[in-house]
Amino acid sequence: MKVTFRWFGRNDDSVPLEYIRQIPGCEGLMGAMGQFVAGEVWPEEDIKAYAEEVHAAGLKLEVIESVNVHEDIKLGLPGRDRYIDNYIVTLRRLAKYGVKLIVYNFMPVLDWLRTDLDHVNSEDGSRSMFYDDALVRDITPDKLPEMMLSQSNGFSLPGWEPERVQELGRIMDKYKGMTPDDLRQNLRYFFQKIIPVCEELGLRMAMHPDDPAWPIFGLPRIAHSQEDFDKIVALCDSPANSICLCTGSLGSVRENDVPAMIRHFGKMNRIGCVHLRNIKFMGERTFRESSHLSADGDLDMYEIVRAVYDTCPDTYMRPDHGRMIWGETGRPGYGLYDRALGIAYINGLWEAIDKERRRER
Ligand SMILES: [Mn+2]
Repeated sequence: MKVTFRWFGRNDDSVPLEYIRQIPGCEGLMGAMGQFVAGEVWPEEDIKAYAEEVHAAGLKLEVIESVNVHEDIKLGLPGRDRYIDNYIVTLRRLAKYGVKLIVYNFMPVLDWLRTDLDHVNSEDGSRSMFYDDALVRDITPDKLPEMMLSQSNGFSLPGWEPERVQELGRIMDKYKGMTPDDLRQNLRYFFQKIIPVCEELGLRMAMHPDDPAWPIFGLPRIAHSQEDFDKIVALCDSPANSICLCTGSLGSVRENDVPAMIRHFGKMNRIGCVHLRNIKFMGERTFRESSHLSADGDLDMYEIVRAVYDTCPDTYMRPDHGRMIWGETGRPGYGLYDRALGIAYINGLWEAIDKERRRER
């Protein structure tokens, strides 16, 4: 397991690279460059500068997240070919600087969603991101940007860039009547164009699941269950078509057996990376993000790490969202302390499993 950490760049992250380097066992980043609009070609000089900065800090940059897919591609509109061509140019540039894995999602319009980014946990005063489906059912989508961005502490929120958010209503209208199968066909088209390029470049694509793991506001969503990902894997038979197995996203419905899903797709060599975090159910379709410790949430981190160890031990891992603790402020979910604690905990599970397994051999 290659331990990594998400970092949004010097001007948009509260955590210095030097601190990330000091987290035990952390060898690289799942980098994010949020300044680009979906469909835009990422300028080579920006990629180069980011990569050089990361390398100078003694960290690897083999994974980049959030190379966002333009809505025209998801909608299957005539404009998609131009945006796919742009996407390919960005992939080539990233590969040139040593990137091996791209994390992306295919969620229509709305990316991840929470109703409270700064929920105070009554038992210890820590702060978590919180989702209450009843609140989402009560509001209209045009209220979402205000709800999310008013709580962002001045940082950008991945997937909630102002350019996207401005056009929310207009884009949502275009999805009216689209079925999950239609959306999958548009994904197949995207794969047909980009996966051969990925194979040539030695790159893998890793799709992030829907978060939360069910459709919202009537939009089609195709990536929130084992059955869904079986279909996605079958759309294009290549290891370059892989999954970013996010435990907190998939785990937001109890029906998803996350360790079993890791074993299923790990054995197929279709897990490109894992996002590890824990969540605690607070009611029906209501949850908060907890610390990584199994006892603090409803996911069994021991079983999850064991599944990774057994079926995809060389995968990339990063702690996903963490709580805000010890008075830290920053981008919701992306402080230093709780995510670093998450890594320390995962490292401990890993060492225990590894030594146990070696003794058994
Ligand atoms: Mn995730």
